[in-house]
Amino acid sequence: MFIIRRCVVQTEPYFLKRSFFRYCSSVTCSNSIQEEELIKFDNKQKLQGNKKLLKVAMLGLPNAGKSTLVNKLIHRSVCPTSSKVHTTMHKAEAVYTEGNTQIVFMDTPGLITTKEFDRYKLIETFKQDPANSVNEADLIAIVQDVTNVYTRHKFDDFVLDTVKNRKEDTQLLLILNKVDKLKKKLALLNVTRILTNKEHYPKFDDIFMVSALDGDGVDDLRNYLLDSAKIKDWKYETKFYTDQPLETIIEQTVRAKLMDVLPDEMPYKVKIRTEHCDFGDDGSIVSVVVLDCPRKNYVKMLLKKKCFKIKFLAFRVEVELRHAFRKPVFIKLNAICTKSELNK
Ligand SMILES: Nc1nc2c(ncn2[C@@H]2O[C@H](COP(=O)(O)OP(=O)(O)OP(=O)(O)O)[C@@H](O)[C@H]2O)c(=O)[nH]1
Ligand SMILES: [Mg+2]
Repeated sequence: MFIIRRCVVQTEPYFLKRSFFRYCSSVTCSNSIQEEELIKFDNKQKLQGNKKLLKVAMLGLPNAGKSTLVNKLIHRSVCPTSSKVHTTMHKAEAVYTEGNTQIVFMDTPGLITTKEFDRYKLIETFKQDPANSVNEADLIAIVQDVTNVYTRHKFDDFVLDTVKNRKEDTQLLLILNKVDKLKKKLALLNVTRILTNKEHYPKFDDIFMVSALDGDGVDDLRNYLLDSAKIKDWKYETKFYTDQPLETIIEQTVRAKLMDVLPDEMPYKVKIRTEHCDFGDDGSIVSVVVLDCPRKNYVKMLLKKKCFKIKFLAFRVEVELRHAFRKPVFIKLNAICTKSELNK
C-alpha cells in the first residue's frame, strides 16, 4: 500500500496507470527489490519530466570563499581555491545536475575597486566577468566572509553597482560564509541585521549562514537552489560538470596551490603551462606542468630540501584534481627559469 501511495503522489496520470499495473504484478517480490525498482522508476520519471534550470552567479569580495562554496555544492573541486586573494581570475561554470534539475554556478573573480584593478595590474576579466554573470543569472548569491571584521558589516559601492544591473526578476541571496570560524555566533545576527536594514542596500530574498569548508548549511542551500529552478532546457548534458577545459583546470589548480606554498607576490609572477596531458589505459590522467619562474631564487626555493616543496605541491594538486575528476591523477611539476630573465 505504501508503495502505491508513493506513486500516486509523485506521478502524472500516464505513469500512474503504468506503474499501478507494474507494481501490482510484482507483489510477490521482496520489499527491497520493489524499493530498488521504485527508485529507478522515480529517477527515470524525473529525467523524462520537465527539465529545470537555474543559473547562479556567485559574487563577493576576494577570498570570501566563493570557489570553495561552489566546489562543496557540486561535490567536485573544479574551482581552484587558495588562502590568497585573486585565485579565480575569470568566470568558470560549474554544473550540478540532480533528477530533472540542473544548476549552473558561475564562479567569478572577487569584486574589486578600480584603484585595486590598476594597482595590481589585474586582467580585464576581473571587471567584466562578474558583470556578465549578473546579466546572465537567474539568481545572484552574494558571499560575505563573516570573519573579516573590516568588510563583513557593509557592501561597498562597487559591490552595489555590480548587483544593481541585474534583471528585474533575478533572485538575490545573501550567504554568510565561514561561520565555523566565528566564536561568538551573536556576531552573525548583528551582521545580518546591519546588512538587511540599510535603505540603499538591496532586499534579499533569503539569507543563508554556511561553512563552505566543513559543509555546514550547504545541503540546505543546495536544496533551496534546486527548488528555485524554473522549467527550462538544460544548458549542459548530464555528463558535464564544468565548461573549463581539462588543461585549464590543471593549470589553475597548480597556480592556486602554488599560492599557498610560495610567499607574498611570488606565485602571481610564475607562468604555468601544461607540457603534456594524457589518459592512461585505466582512465587516469597523467600530466606534466611547467612552472616558468621569472627568477632563479624562485626555482631554488621550490627545489630546496631535496625538492620537498615541489613534491608537496604536486601531491596537493593531485589530491585536489582527483576530487575534481573522480579518477586517478598523476602530476609532474618542472620548475624552470626563463632564459631572458637569466640573462638580466
Ligand atoms: N574556515 C573557513 N575557511 C573557508 C571557508 N570557505 C572558504 N574558506 C577559505 O577561504 C580561503 C579563500 O577561499 P576561496 O574559495 O579561494 O575564496 P574566493 O572567494 O573564491 O577567492 P577569490 O577567487 O580570490 O576571489 C581558502 O583558504 C578557503 O579554504 C569556510 O567556510 N570556513
Ligand atoms: Mg575563487
